Amino acid sequence: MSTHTTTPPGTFDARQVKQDFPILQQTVHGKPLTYLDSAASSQKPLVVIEALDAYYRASNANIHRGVYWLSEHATALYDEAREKVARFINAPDPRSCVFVRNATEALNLVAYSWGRANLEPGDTVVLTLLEHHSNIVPWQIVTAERGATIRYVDIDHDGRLRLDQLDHYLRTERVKLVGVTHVANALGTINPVAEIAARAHAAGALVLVDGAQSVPHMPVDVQALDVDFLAFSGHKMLGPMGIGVLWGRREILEAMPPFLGGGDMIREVTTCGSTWADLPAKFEAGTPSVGDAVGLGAAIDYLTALGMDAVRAHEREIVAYALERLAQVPGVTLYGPTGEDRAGVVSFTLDDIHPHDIASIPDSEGVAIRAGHHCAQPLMDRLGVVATARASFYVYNSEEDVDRLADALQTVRRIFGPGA
Ligand code: C6P
Repeated sequence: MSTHTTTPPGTFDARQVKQDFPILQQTVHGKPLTYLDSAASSQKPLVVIEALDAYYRASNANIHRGVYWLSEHATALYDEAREKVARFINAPDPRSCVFVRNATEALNLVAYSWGRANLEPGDTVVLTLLEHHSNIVPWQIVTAERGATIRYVDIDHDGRLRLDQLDHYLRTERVKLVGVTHVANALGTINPVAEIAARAHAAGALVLVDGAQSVPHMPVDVQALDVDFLAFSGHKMLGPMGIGVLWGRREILEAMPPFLGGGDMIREVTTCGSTWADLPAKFEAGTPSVGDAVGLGAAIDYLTALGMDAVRAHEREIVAYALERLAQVPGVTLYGPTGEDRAGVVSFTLDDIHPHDIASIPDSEGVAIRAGHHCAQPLMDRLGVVATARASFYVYNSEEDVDRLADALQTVRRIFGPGA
């Protein structure tokens, strides 16, 4: 990592941080690359790339199986990565951190394992209109199977959750679980998860938090939030693709049946049936992505060195600057809240120009933004749009990147805008 010596303690210089990311040093269409799609997937610092390289050069073997040195070494690295994850989210017990492929798999694990075992006809699962499809579709499948109902908490004008509706459902229905995204990927709303958990628990419901867009960007402490499950992906937090985490309260995970069956997750198998291994192995069937877990551990080390408070402070600043700069582009409509409860995501439309056209001009200038429904179609319906353009920020983005986007949007308007 570069030394971040010229900035005050607890902060960092994003332009210096960018030097740690080889991919961001290239040009695209002859222009320097400005990457503004970290909500989809983050880029990787050299230390993570090197950790993967070192693992495959010197440490790779299947874990838990060999009695030879290399296998024991790989197992130790895998366990060490799990301990880093646990410390990062302040989980009391690393064994309650289950490695999965990504947030999607973590959310499916809860729906299929906990949902199938616990939902009965007449029960309700409360979700929100801010959810990503991966915290909606598994629940649609499982509630249909179990005869349970889903209710969706609506948003207000600014894209904040209507907690009065949550209270209403908690009061009037048999709510077994509240599933909520910590940060909305399409609007950037930071939801009051601790408050939601307190209300849900008072009504006897469990709380599943989708942390895909929060764990990479702010300090997340599962004990302080007092939630029951937290799901997130490694690739959005500077780690490799192919590794994610489900954290769950130990006693709840212990009571849950396995999600996938196969090698590693059993205690004993006979022709008549099987018994299950202890946590976390019960939920980690088959050969895990050991190298990717090691890479995630390196990403956690990198983020910890920057300081998660500093990461959040940086994004608070850059998103405030982006909201101000983009609002100056005529014809831009910005979505989502504008206060402290706004993460580093800016969704917008520009006149009635299709978001794919909006994104194509910045791309020709080397500026990568996303356009589409962001896997949040119920939210798009609620906003009355089919799609938005979206810029999302991370540790390597600076105000210069925002300026390049704002300039490119002026060009979009000249080419596609009214009177063009
Ligand atoms: N959102 C985005 O561009 P996976 O694909 O499993 O790593 O993450 C799924 C997921 C779950 N929850 C939230 C809140 C998310 O934002 C995502 C992924 C990407 O916004 C891809 S649509």
